Amino acid sequence: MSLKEPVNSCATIDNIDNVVKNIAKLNLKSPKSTKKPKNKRKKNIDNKNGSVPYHLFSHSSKTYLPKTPKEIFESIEEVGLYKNGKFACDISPENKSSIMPVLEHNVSLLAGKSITESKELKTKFIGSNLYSNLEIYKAMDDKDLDSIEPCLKYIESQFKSGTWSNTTSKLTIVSARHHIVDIGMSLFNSNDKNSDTTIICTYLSNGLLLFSRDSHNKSFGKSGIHSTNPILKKICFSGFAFEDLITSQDGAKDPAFSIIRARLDDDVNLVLRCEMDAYNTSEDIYSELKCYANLKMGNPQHRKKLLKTWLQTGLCKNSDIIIGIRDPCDGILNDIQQYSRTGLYGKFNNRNLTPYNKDFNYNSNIAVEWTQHCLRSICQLITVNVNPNEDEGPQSFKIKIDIRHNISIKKLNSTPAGVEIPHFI
Ligand SMILES: [Mn+2]
Repeated sequence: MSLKEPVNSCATIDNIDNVVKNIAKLNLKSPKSTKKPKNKRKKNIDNKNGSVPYHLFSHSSKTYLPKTPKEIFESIEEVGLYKNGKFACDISPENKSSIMPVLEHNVSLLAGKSITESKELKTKFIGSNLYSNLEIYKAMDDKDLDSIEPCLKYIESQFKSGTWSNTTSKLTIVSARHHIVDIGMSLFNSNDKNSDTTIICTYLSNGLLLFSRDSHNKSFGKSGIHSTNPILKKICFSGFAFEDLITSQDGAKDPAFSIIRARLDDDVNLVLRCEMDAYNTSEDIYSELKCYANLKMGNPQHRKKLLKTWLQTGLCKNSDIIIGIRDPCDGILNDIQQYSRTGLYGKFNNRNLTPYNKDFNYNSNIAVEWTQHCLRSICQLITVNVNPNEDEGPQSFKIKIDIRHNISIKKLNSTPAGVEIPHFI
């Protein structure tokens, strides 16, 4: 067993308080200081600028594969929809159909169908070329990709109607969903060369904690659709072609978001902006669309992709997964596969697969535990590093999850340009 993967060796961390206690213990320099743990504790974290070392992460075994893995949040609720600058709290099926890209009827019926039945439903799509016409697609620009305006519009509507409740002891993380996915996947990075995950967190005195991208991170903006590699670009844009093929949207094709409010625990809430690929009118659920070359579970990278998709769909309300399988050479769509989240989990976290001896075997439960650990640690580090004497203004921090999975915080002198600060609250 590698040093990076201890199994349940440290005491269970019940809550953030224990994490702090543990950090404090580590920093204690003399036995004397245990006499006044409260004051010293705070001081010690401040002195060190604060970090949560990896060994404080307690997790289940990587070979533990229950029928259904853990949920990320205690509760999750869809609170609105957003498209083109407009927020709507109406989440009725009718409104979803008018705002979201809608799944083609035949594809919306795939769940639970036999091989013969589903073959018939897929016929009209199979054989389409996903590599033709790629020049019509454009990636979302960086600003839109990261914008928390949809979340802020929701909070503003709550605030104006007097229903926004946020006690001072609680933090509410406000973020685009992809940051939470990146944080959760930061544990499974043994094959990445540039594997520091960084994020800018801006604290507001009303308890909102705004997450935004760190434009100084070296890996920023180079992956996927922003890649300069033409083959990689082709592969990424074929995902858009697949979306176009099996969905239709009223009016202009613009990104549409589901806004969710989730509760991690007593101390941490979240308001997340989740971009939705498709709404399934037959099932009244969302579908996350992916387009891959033929998936082989013997390939660890493929398991990792599915873990990421599984994690991503756990951060929004009721979503299944539809995967377009394309020929990597000519971009021909060969198959369309539908999975529930549990069904997908069973594909890559399966006892019949040879365990992968790195990256925690891409274990879903550990991914959930890690995501929770990171979010709690981040909030705790923010709480102890915020200067309560600073007047109402925003305070920004850089959080780093390093290659060894330690989480550290650094206070920034000013809030980076581009961080959207709400003015209504
Ligand atoms: Mn997608």
